[in-house]
Amino acid sequence: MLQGVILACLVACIILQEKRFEELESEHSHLVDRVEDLTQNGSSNKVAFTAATSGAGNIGSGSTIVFPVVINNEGGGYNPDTGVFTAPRSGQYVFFVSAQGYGSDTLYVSIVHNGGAKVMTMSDGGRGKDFYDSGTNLAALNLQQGDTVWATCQSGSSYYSEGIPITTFSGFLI
Ligand SMILES: [Ca+2]
Repeated sequence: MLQGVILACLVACIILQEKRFEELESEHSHLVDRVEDLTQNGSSNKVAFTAATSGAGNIGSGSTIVFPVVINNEGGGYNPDTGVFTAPRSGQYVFFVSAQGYGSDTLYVSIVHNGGAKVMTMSDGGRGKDFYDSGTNLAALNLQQGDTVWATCQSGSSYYSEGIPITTFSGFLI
C-alpha cells in the first residue's frame, strides 16, 4: 500500500518535472530566436547623426537652426530640411552642438527637447572686442520614440562655418 502511494507520488513528480522541462525548453527556444533577431538587426537598431551648416549664415532669435549638410544619419532620425531630429526609438541619447559666432557677433544656441531648451552655448563677441568666439554644449536626454530634438538660436544674429564644418549638431543613442 505504502509502496503504491510512493510510486504514485514519484510518477506525479516526474510528470510535473517533464512539464517544467518542456516550459524551459520553450522559453530557451524563444530566447535563442530573440538573440538571433537582435544580432541580425544590430546595425538597424543604431541611431547616430552629425549634421553641419554649409557655411556662414544669418539666423534670427528663436529660430530653429537647419543643418543641411549630413555627414552621418544612421537610423534616419535627423531631417536635413527642418533641422529636427525625431527619435526612431526610445532610449538614452546624447546630443552635442558647436556654434561658431560670426565676427564679433554674439550667439547663444540651445539644444531643445520637445520644445523645451535644455542646455545652451554662449559665444560672446565682447561688445565688438572678441572675434569668432565659439560655444559648445552637450545634453544626455531620455527620449521616447517620436520625441523631437533640435538646435535653436536663443539669441544672436549669425554663425560661421567653413568647408570642413565648424557649426554642427550631432546626436546618438547610447
Ligand atoms: Ca568672448
